[in-house]
Amino acid sequence: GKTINVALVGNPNCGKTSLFNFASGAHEHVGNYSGVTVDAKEGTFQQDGYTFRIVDLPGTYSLSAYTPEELYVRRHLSEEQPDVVINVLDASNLERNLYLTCQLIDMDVRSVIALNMYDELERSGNKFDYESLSRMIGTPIVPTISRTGFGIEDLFKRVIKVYEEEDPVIRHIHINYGEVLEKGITNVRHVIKQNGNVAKSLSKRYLSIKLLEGDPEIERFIQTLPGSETIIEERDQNVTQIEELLLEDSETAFTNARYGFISGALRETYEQNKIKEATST
Ligand code: GDP
Ligand code: K
Ligand code: MG
Repeated sequence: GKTINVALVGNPNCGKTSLFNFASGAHEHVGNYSGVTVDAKEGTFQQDGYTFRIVDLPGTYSLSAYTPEELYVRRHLSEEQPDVVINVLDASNLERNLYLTCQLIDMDVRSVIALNMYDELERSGNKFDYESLSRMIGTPIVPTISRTGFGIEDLFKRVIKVYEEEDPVIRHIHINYGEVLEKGITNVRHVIKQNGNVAKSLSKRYLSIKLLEGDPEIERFIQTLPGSETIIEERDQNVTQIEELLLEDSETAFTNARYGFISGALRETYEQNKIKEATST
């Protein structure tokens, strides 16, 4: 049978290790603790004639370059190139969890979302039309409860579909960052294309976004390419332009645009339980 390499990516405490343990039969530590080392656990299991090699990556809120965890996850994604990423979300904290999802979309990785803590969502009485969000972002979403194993078999069935390129929902999308940022992305991307000679596997849109955000690691990577001076110059000009037009620094503008995208998406798909809201104040 075939082997599918899967990486678990999500915020701290969203249930990655519980999912990992349930799927692989491992007994890794679950719950709140601050690990001293940043590392990843690996496990293997079989389902539906496939072998899954899964990696439980450190929890992160973002894929910028500010913490060892963020860098570790990012390097794993670009260097190991897992076949499919399982993006684990805490369904009771969608707005914050979807920030990382936006960055996975930027990186253009093939992913399936585990809508974990689904029990807490049901208990809350809040309504979430996750299938609609799924179509919107072109990514399958499967409800799971890692603690009990609910949904995990279905989750890996979707991973197989995505791996085999048979999933009906999968669609390549972009976060629309708005006119000003999109223009900057287009300009930098164009210059990377002309000068960079970047590996095909690396999304040029992703590199452009990261450069415009001032990401030091991506800048160091670009500096290894022929034509890097022209690329960095184009970046600098576009950052200046963005900051003049939006009156905020470029990195903040990207962060705000992501949260804008998320709140727009949730406005269309998520409804707070009004009764509970009214009585809890
Ligand atoms: P990680 O930090 O992402 O690896 O998350 P863990 O697997 O360590 O889980 C964090 C906490 O959430 C633990 O107390 C788990 O028992 C709990 N947990 C994990 N999955 C679920 C779930 O689907 N529902 C509920 N209610 N709790 C969960
Ligand atoms: K919890
Ligand atoms: Mg964990």
